[in-house]
Amino acid sequence: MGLAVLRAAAITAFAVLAGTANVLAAETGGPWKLGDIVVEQAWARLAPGGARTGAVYLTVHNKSGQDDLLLAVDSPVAESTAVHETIVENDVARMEPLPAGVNLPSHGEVVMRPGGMHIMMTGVSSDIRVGSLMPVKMVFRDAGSLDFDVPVVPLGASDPAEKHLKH
Ligand SMILES: [Cu+2]
Repeated sequence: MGLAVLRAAAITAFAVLAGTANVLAAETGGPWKLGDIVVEQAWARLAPGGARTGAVYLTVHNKSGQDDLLLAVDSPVAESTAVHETIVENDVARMEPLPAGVNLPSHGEVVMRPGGMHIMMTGVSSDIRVGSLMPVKMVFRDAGSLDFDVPVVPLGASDPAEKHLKH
């Protein structure tokens, strides 16, 4: 937890001190590149009522000629981080973790959006709030690991990725 607090403090300091480029990256939620992997349209929100639960939404492109696999997700500011999918049965939606990873097809993309696949965090540090940057790590089987910071938007804000798509 000490490390998580330090990291969050460092991010806050960085966001204040950094120039225009970092501000733009925070507003747009990427893109971040790792070899043939591109992560973009990323945003996060926190559950209401102080539950310290958060969800991260983003799109992962695999521009490689080979399939890759998203093996794991993590965050230094959360007690647990996992990829969930939303399953609707008899008009009731529930969430389940994806234990075997997420396949990233060659020249394909995986879209994580509300009502579908998402990254779920529990026990999120109280340092993370609307306007913060949520640090996320993704570990890919072939491409390696990628760290990036996702803007936390207010509950009820329209999907920032939809605005992004209308540009
Ligand atoms: Cu979930």
